[in-house]
Amino acid sequence: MTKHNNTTKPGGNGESIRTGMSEEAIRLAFLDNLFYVQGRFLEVASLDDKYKALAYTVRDRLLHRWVSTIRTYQQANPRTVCYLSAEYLPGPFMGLNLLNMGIEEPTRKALQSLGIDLESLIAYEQEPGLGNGGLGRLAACFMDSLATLQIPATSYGIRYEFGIFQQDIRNGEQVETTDNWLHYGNPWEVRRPQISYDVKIGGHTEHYTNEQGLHRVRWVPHETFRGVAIDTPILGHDVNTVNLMRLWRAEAAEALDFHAFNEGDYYGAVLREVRSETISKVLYPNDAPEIGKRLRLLQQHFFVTCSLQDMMRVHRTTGMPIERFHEKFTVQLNDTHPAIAVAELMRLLLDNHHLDWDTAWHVTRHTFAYTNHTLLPEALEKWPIPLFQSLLPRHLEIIYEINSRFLDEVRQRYPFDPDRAQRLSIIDETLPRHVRMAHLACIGSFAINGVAELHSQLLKETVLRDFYELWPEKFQNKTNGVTPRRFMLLSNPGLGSLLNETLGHGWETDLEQLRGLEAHADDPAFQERWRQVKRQRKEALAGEVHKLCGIDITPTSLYDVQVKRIHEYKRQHLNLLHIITLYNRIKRNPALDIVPRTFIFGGKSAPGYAMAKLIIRLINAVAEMVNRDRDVAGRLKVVFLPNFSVKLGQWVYPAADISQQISTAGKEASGTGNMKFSMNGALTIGTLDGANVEIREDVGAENFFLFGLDADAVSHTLANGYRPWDYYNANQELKDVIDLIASGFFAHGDRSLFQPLVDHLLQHDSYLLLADYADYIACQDQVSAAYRDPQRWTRMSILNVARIGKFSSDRTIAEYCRDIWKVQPVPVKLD
Ligand code: GLS
Repeated sequence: MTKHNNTTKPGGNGESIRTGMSEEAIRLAFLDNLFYVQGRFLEVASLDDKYKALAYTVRDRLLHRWVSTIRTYQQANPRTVCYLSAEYLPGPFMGLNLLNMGIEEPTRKALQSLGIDLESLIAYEQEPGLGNGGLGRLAACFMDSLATLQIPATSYGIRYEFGIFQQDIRNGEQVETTDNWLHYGNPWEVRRPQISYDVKIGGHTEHYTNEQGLHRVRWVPHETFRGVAIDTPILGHDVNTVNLMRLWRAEAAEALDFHAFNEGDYYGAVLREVRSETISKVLYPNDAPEIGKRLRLLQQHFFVTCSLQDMMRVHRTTGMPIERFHEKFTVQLNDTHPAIAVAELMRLLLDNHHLDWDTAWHVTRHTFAYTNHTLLPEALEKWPIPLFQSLLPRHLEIIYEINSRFLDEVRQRYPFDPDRAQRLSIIDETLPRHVRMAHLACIGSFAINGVAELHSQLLKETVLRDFYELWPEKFQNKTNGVTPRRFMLLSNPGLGSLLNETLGHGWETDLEQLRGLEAHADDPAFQERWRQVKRQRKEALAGEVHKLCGIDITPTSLYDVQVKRIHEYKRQHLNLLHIITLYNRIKRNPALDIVPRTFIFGGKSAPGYAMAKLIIRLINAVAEMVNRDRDVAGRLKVVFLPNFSVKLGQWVYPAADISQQISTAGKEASGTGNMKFSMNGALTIGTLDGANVEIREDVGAENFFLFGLDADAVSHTLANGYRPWDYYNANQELKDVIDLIASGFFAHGDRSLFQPLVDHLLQHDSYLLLADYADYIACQDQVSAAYRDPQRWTRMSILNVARIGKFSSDRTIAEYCRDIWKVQPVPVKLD
């Protein structure tokens, strides 16, 4: 696709239509792109044509900044952060790029003059769903902050052809369909066919002695693929820095297998190509044990080796010796998904660069840092040895060697404690033997961090305790944060304007400035404007809910929201127990004076997670009964928003009154939705879990609805023979709720449908819903009471925003830069 080269506005002020920022330059650029890229003119252009013409207009301006950034980095040769993550959830790009570049207004006007509504183009964009949830979204917030803080950084990952599945709700059930996000093309990406690397798999290794008498290893793979770079520019806010998200797409090593082709096996040759591409075909949903293990390990190796080879290519251009690789690059492992990088870097240094073991190990251990994102045992990755051996024979050899040297050290340190070596070993020796990726990550990294204070503490006390005792100096905490650009400015423009007017500009990149709001918390006029902003977002969400679900909700009701992945530990079903409790109260006394509430749920369940899917069914079943019940008379509404995404989140967070963060204490590593809600003035009802603890500390206990057992009490309760029955028998409201579910009331009389859920609650209740029920209900009653007092509520809401500054991802990234990566900003001037 060639674009014509007329880059100067004809007869204008010399502003290039490729780079100009004025309304006129943007208007001309848009028409130019519509004509020369899309081959359309205004009268016949589809929405897709117009969207793309605008995207290319914005992209041209991004590329301008990108080139300046590359030039700057080439000259300065700065230390660079490489973020390795199997998942990214960046959300739609258009709105954010316009905002970060500061050309929203001229663009809106330019389009208006052509009779086009900017919002409709922004709404049209399909987002890349290249992640499961919080972990992938955190990576995207980090990219935003890295660019905004002007830190040289590249984010590496996989360009899945199909991202996280699309969720439909049919007859109350989750139905998965494929996410064909690339179907209409992706205007934000730039393919780099010349940047590609070999990816070997399978086969065997050969050990030999070279002419100089040195020991060498050759890996003779069974197959070789290629990974090709596909780049997306990531612009910072109000700066010229454009960093790179470089995602790898798998291809056959040669477009067609010529050998097979020459033999006349044309179809065999094509099939080989197709098979190679399957590596980057689809993102695996998490919480689904066992499925696609082989392909997932392949994906991890695939993107890790391409990324490390890419860093080595860049490193060569600096002229620095390979022994100083770790001075040029600092590589963050986003969970254990890229942990194979420890063995892969060793392999590249030993087998390709012929470093001796100790030097290679020194470089490796000074390159990587590891972030742990979960304490859940099922999420700690382990690979069966035979699988590992068959795919990555050379890596397994290297891992054995790393392990044997490491265990020697351990035995020396703890000569009378043989169990400890077993516990610390990379290899889990209980049959069938496994490779523990978290152990490989800990041993190969110079820093290890959790994602909230409580989580980092629990890591040291539980899953990584032996490592902590061995290397306490490696352990850190980096409490998560989220970007205020997307989650405040872009999704809540009314709030943005009010903040600008009250505090002036600057808070968007220095969120602590929100403290200035405290002075206005009791000002009745300010309070009134605050409520108007919220009211306007609630109306907007009501419109979306109507469009998506056909349900009418009332903006004057309390919006009580829980959006996140569906998981037992997140306890969406505890929320349901409350809804049914309120329902029963109304049924017992239809004249009851009750605060009208709209309960909004959203989130996907892993396709193979039966209990989570049953929870979705129950939410929809309760919605069906409650929403149409005449006694309820609209005072309770329940909505399940299908296919929750970043885009949908941008409607939801600003509209919420109450944010539900009700996980069993000790289970949610951090949570980030909790921060997005609070930034938009929602009040939290939550347990002392993850980052809730710190949010509560900062916003003030009196502005946070706390309930439930803390992490210590949870472990004690479980250790001392927890008996959910006792709670059931002791609490009449609870008993009524459970009995109603069990009776088949929400399943048209079918008592079996929700039986597994009821049985689990009564017999095991591993997530302690029944233990927390009474306190939760009492706390929800306090929420209602507070909502009846608008002055008090608004004050609490304002103070939440005023004191949420710490939870900007800018703060998190600044801490990573200072404490782990040791990198400095490198400002970029526009060429
Ligand atoms: C997660 C945790 O479950 C979240 O609590 C956390 O906020 C997020 C980012 O650190 O990481 N871990 C995970 O595997 N998925 C997540 O969302």
